[in-house]
Amino acid sequence: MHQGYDLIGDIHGCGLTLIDLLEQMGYSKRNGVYQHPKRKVVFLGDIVDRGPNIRLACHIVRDMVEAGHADIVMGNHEYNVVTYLSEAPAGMRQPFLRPHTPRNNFIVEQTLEQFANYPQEFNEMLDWFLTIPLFREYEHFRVVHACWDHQMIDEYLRRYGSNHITKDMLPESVQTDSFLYQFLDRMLRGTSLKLPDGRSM
Ligand SMILES: [Mn+2]
Repeated sequence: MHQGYDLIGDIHGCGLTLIDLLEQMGYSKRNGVYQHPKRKVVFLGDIVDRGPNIRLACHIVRDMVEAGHADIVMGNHEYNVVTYLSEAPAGMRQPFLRPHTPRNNFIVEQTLEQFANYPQEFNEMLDWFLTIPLFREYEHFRVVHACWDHQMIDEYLRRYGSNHITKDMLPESVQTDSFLYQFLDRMLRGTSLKLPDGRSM
């Protein structure tokens, strides 16, 4: 069975480059799914946005995950596109969970454009994004898109009992004063480092 893992980070819609990379690493397409006789990919999130072949990238990754030839953790871009398209519940000031500001519109523009003619497929992909774990632990390593914060992970597991989010948690997850928001911010975006002169990164 699997004797090793190949970790692949932010693909950002570069579907053809992903194919090149997989083939160079000894993966080949069998029964429609890229696979390796002995190895397994761990995708580190951010499959969507920016690149020219976002749909292709999503399908390659999802097919590999569903066939057991890859694992994945969620990136901030998957979470963002889901909240960008989720209507806010009554009582919230904004129509969507993620505000449609010029900056946010620009970030998801390529993804929306490339899925525009495939609405049903896009909805299924968005549902799949929500099933993606936020963090994963293996025997000898751990994976997370941005920052592994053990205390916050323990607290999350205590509160929610799993390593993923569900649709009904999304409204709370955009409230900046909630644990859920702070947890996702840490897992998916990382931590802020203070620099001299009041700057940060
Ligand atoms: Mn990212």
